Amino acid sequence: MTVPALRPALRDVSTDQFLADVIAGLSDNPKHLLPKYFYDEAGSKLFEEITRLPEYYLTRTELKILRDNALAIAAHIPRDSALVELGAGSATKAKILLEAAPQITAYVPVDISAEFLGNEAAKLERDIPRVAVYPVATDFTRSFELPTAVRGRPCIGFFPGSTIGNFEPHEASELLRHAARILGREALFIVGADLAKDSNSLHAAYNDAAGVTAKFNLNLLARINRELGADFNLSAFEHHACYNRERGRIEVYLASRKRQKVHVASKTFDFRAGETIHTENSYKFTIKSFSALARGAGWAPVTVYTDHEEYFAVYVLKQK
Ligand code: AVI
Repeated sequence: MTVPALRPALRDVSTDQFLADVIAGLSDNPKHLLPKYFYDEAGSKLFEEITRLPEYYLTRTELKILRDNALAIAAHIPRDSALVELGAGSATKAKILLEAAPQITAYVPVDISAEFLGNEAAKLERDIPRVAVYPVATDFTRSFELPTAVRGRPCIGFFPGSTIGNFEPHEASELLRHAARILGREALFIVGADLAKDSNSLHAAYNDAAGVTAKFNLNLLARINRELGADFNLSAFEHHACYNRERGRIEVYLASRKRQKVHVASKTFDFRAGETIHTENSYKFTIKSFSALARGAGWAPVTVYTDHEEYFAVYVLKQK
């Protein structure tokens, strides 16, 4: 699998790989960096802050959809199921499902950070003692084995947060196929994905008034300075995010405020005034386009739940 892993914190990525990816991205024309590198400790904290911003409707809307429809979603879930969460965030969203569906008896959070998983698993076992927690510390975009304790049981994949939108369409499709293989033939997959909407709301969500998204974006350069000994001058770059309606995605960039040189390891990179580094895409789907993506990857949409403004959607998919 070649798709990049995304949030949450990717603290364990090797420095050599990080350096190689940064050099390759900055040597390209136009320049780009991989969004998976946003999520060091500082970046993960900034992302948590983003999820609480008034303009960033995604997290609170998805939480409301899950809370409002938890029992309806639970009705699809068979007895003695295991909930397998990809990129297991803070487990807040999973808890809504676990509380609404007592027939789920195991929770498998899959995350790259073992330390993070350990803390979350202990908390969840305290809060919902009837659910056995089997954390898997791995990059979920790569092939991995389900813990033996849940093999053969019905598996419910869970991939909230519209993280699927941070993958290129062919990567998203590959990820859905990959999930189908891991979860098994009888599986369901519950996926949260942001909906296409008016560009003003989208623009505001990625250009918040408090400047947290700008800080989150600039932290990528700060991380390169910290971990790779580079000399990016953060005040010489600025955050840009715009909605590309044709491609159905928010595009996020860092733009150089002036002509300048930046050193990373033994390499020197020249920037023209206004030259950009493309740091992230965040795809927005219509129900039709997401359903087509899912179908193409072997999943049949069973139901879709949205909020009254149709800002966000939670899909229940079943293997075809
Ligand atoms: C993690 N992901 C779904 C976020 C998004 O909305 O695409 C990342 C993000 N980038 C800027 N703000 C939030």
